[in-house]
Amino acid sequence: MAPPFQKLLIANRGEIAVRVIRACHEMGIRTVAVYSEADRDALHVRYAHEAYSIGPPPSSESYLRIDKILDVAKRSGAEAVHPGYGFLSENEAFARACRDAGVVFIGPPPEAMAAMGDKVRSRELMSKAGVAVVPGSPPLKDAKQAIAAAEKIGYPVLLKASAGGGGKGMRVVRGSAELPSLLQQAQGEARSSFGDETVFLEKYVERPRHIEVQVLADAEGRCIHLGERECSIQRRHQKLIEEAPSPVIDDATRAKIGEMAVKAAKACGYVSAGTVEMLRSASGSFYFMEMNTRLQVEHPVTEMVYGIDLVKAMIAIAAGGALPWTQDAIVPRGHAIECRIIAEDPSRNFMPAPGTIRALRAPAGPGVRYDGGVYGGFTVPVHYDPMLAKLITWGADRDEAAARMARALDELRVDGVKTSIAFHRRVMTHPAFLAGDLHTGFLQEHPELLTTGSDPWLAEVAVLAAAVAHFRRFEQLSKKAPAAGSSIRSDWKRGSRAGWRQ
Ligand code: MV4
Repeated sequence: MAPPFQKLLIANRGEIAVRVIRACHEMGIRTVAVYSEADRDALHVRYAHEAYSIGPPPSSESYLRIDKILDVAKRSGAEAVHPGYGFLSENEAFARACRDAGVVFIGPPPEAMAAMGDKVRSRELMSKAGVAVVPGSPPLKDAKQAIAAAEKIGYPVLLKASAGGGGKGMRVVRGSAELPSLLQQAQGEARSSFGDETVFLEKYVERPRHIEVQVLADAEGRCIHLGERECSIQRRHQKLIEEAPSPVIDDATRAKIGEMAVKAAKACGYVSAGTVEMLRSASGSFYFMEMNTRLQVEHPVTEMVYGIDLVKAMIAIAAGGALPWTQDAIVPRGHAIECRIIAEDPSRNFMPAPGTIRALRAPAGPGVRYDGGVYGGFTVPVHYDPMLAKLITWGADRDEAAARMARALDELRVDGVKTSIAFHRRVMTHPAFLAGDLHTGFLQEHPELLTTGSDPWLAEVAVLAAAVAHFRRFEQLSKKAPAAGSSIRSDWKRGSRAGWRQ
């Protein structure tokens, strides 16, 4: 089949730029990369057919510059732009500027982005469309009105910013006495973070799961869902591990929340790949939270379970292609888990810890997918998100996917920067994780997972240190090497197998 575009520009960097480039090359589309001065040697620049410098390292002067990116589209002759995630991916002005410049924006129409960008507006739209939303209030004018609204909803309630996201401006309120001061705090935070102090109330859902439904919609009004992802394992609103399907969702529930998501997408005129984020209460009720109008970091777990390339689907839809699948052709198979490999320092409160990667070994083998944006020798810039790669494993069932992840994490070596690898390795054998007993407070409830106490790699080092000490003493006592096949030798073999240079 002829490619839908001759040439496509990727307005992003890192692993997601590489991911989009891979889809393009499989489709026979030529690729144009853009890069900041900090990314001259980045992987996405090496993989693309062409690459253009767009300015200094700060993203406000490079990856967020609509004018520079559209200038490159013009100079290179790219017919379409894929924004990846982050940066300009949910920027309505960028989608409009692409439209005005005659460049195809690979994503939803700006009108759909606008409808979902504002919380109060999207809540209203969803509830009119018959999609369940958490009981809540209109925008709050003052403390008196807030107290009356909270009384009606019932405590505990949650203050949220209408322009919000990522938990900014959120405050849990357990009684009317604390509402006035928390309202002030929430408004102040909303104003400083989003330049809009509009806040509203919702019933506070305790110990919820974060479950999101992937949808695909074409320009002719067809829309399907590709089941759910469970993203409950997060720290400070940053997702760390995602999986598909959710361990608590059966086929009937999947059909129900899938229909909710399709309804949500249709109500805002959605086109392209999108995600409807829901909260599942401990008692099993689902509520619409927000719609992410972009390709998400965790899209690979859905791809693994449904056997569909979402990036290729986005590109085909943007070129005016009709969805080639009906809902009944969308069948999940097995289970997939994703771990975000982040350059961060557990001993410094998980601060980003960029630096130069001295050596990198990616895992492979059955059921393993490695989506990376770096290589050995690359210096991870301090200016951007410190995620280095995503490791995704597939298994016939959840246990196999988790065992494969543990094995793949053991194979993965990143030398030179501190990473989240050891954390992920601990989670993969943790009883609560293996039981599927997840909720958004999972890591607060299991703080031992965040500390290095049971690092299996440190355990290997301890074995080696003991072996060295024993071997030295043994040599001094006997003045000769140990016999072949002794336990000392086998410890060395074990150490060697687990070690670096092979
Ligand atoms: C909630 C909630 C409980 N009740 N809304 C946080 C960010 C935003 N996307 C939605 N968030 C929440 N909204 C009600 N009515 C709990 C959270 C929440 C959360 C949601 C998803 C993933 C992680 C979270 C961590 C803390 C709080």
